[in-house]
Amino acid sequence: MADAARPKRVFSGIQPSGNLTLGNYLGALKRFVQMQESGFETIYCMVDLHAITTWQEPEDLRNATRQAAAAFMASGINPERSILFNQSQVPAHTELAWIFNCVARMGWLGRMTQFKDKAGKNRENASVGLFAYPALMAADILVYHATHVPVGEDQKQHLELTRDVAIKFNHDFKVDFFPVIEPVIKGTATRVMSLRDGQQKMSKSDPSDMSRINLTDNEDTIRKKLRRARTDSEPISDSLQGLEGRPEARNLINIYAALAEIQPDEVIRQFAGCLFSEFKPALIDLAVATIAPVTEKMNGFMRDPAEIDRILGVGADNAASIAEPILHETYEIVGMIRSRTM
Ligand code: AQP
Repeated sequence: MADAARPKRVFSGIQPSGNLTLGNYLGALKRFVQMQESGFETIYCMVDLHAITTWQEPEDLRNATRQAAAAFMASGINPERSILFNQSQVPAHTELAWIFNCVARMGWLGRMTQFKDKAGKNRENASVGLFAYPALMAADILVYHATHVPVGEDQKQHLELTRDVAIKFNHDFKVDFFPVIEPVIKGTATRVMSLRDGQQKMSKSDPSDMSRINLTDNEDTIRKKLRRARTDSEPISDSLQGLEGRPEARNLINIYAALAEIQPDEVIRQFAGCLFSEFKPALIDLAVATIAPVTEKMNGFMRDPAEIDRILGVGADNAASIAEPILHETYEIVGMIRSRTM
């Protein structure tokens, strides 16, 4: 099917590898809600199989998966309107990932910067799953024939690989089966940076809890973390160009803009000439006013874990009903015999 004729379908996921951060909220969750509200067919997933590419304590993983589901719903994802589930309940993801392991090339995966960053110097000791992660991510998306994938900037390279996998599969098997997806990397918060180092992405697995705002942080903790967020002693400049070479300053301006849903140059217009000691109280109030209601709703959902599990189960059934026919057609294309009667 020509890509223009395909119905628009959105897929995205989040790893339950720890507490979700302000980066996940501004860079991913808020955008997921916007796409749900725009009337797209939306499929959202807690990618628990991706999470175990690095070590997770089993009980922590279960809890983080429910927390992430609670964060989706607290942010505005309505499981009646979006499909919401955890990846491991739909085996079609891993089945298609195996086929994509045989389509993707070692050289492609070897160039992935996220693998290099996460494996660090000790590559020999990284899991095979961490290396193969992008092939599973391609399967997550393409097993739904998703066309649009909202993500933060850090996932751009993986989405390019997803496009390459679809193009190579279609070419090798002389079909027009998998869509060549559109990455949706938009807005002021595509890369929220660490509060301790403006050159590093805010990340849930950063060893320093002070580097991030967690969606589970209470008001006092949010205040403390933002008060201590690294800045410099210069006043806020009167243009964005004036913030060049000041990554921590730029990060706080961007966070304010994303929270207030305005452009960074509008923030500059409001605060030009102010010291960060004057700007931070406004930022703190805005962050608390935005995050506290989300945290409160998350806590409400977390009081009933059985209900979260039920929602994820229903979501997984709905997801599987889309994924399985696409997987089975893929097997046919590849040349596998499909003759079981049960
Ligand atoms: N700092 C960020 N700014 C903007 N977007 C971000 N995302 C993550 N961090 C930021 C986006 O959130 C979605 C889910 O990401 P993920 O949790 O699956 O994996 P990640 O990108 O590897 O995030 P973390 O927090 O760094 O996780 P760990 O520490 O476990 O590796 C994606 O759309 C991502 O772009």
